[in-house]
Amino acid sequence: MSTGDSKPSEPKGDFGLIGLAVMGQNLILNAADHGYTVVCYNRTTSKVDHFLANEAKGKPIIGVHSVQALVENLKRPRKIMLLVKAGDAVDNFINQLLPFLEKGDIVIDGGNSHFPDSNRRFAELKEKGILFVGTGVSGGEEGARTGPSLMPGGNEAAWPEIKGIFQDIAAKSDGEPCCDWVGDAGAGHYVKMVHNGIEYGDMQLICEAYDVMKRVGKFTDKEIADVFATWNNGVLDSFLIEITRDILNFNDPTDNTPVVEKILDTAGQKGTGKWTAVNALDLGIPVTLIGEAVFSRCLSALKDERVKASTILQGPEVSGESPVKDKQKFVDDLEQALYASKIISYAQGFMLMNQAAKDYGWKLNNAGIALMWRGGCIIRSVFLKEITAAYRENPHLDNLLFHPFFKDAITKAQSGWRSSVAHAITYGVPTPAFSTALAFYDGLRSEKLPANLLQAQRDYFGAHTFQVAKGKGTEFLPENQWVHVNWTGRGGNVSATTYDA
Ligand code: 2AM
Repeated sequence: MSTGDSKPSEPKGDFGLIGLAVMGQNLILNAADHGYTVVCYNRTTSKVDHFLANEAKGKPIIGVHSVQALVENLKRPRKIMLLVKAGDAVDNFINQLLPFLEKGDIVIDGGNSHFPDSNRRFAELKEKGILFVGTGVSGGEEGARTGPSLMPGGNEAAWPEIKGIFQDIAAKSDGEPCCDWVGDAGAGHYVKMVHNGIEYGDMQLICEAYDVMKRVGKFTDKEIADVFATWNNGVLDSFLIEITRDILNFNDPTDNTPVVEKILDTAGQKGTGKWTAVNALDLGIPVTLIGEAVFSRCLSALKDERVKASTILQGPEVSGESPVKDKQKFVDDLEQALYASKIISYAQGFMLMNQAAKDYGWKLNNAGIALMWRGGCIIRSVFLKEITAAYRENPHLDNLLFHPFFKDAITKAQSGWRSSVAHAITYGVPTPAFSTALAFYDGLRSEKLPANLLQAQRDYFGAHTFQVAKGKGTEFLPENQWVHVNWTGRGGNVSATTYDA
């Protein structure tokens, strides 16, 4: 470590990083371990000094007290990552850096930025000849230190320059780096947003399984932990199942009872799940499971109202012994419900990303995205290996559910899935994510939905017109036209007006 505030004759820095919160510090240490010389800066410069004197000691890390010194210490093209609070801080730093940067230099935003901001920054910097990269970074503090999942997108000309360091510091899955080029403009932050949405869904599904085991099965926390431990050896093997097992086994030392049962049941959220759900509504893609996961957190937050409602509103309740006769079947069914719902959630996530690619003009790399999520990040799981394989086999797969592996998996899981949802409904335990996944599945496989009646209603009250189904045309209702029917017969005979399609 050294300070680099006076201009060096020959810059030594391979990589610059601004923002010395824990994520930033850990990413720097990770890069230094891989032999890169990192130059670091932070708004509160005392943090630079503290970092240099402690964690960074003896490592190839240069600390500076100005953005100018940061730039001067970097080899060209300069690669500077911002790991600061999303929003104005990112724009402020970009503006501070600009006077010192030269064409071809690379500015990377590794924060939790909303993708429209990254689209804007990409375009603004492109005009100035600066290459912008917006990258998702997932895996928390530990991931940053030992290998995060990295999802970079933006100006593709930057990729050959940053690929080495990005893939070196990223997590590895079966020897492959969990980092690849995602796509143009804000695509990296977009994919990170969907990752977080899927994380909301995965967590909600696990919570529903826990709730059903508790309220219908009357299992103890230890018994539930054992179920999760078993599941973690099968198709559900994942980081989130693993930590759930550990959480349920964790007791308060003062009375030796599970800590989890003492935690207030109101969920917080920072907004990335909501962004995904809002974007799904904007693009018209039914990402129902993430939507339910976000709404479930909202419902949990209405604690006072729920407490009141629990004394007023009636429903079935398992008050005494569990009605479950065959515990093994009950648990196996739930495992199938969780697995099938998870397949639906990922299928919905990829449907959304495919639509975004069309609408925003991005080329997204589906197999690469699944691989990036395979290790290092919160949703890492064995299951993502199958998704990577499916998209590698057919990059143009219309829908994940059409791939034989997932089609067969969901066919096999179906009876357990339906019986778990039926159990939950019968005994009054809410399973919004399991249920919406099943409703989506049944909707998707319905050649015919009741939208014919809906179109009639719209035409009845608003003259919105409708199209006649193929092969159903008559003289009154011609095909290939927009038709409005005078449903009430008011003002004369029954009649229909047609408009060219
Ligand atoms: P600080 O140490 O000076 O607060 C995470 O909060 C990181 O973002 C920290 O490095 C923090 O710097 C930085 N940060 C937060 N808000 C900022 C702002 N408005 N301008 C610059 N840096 C900011």
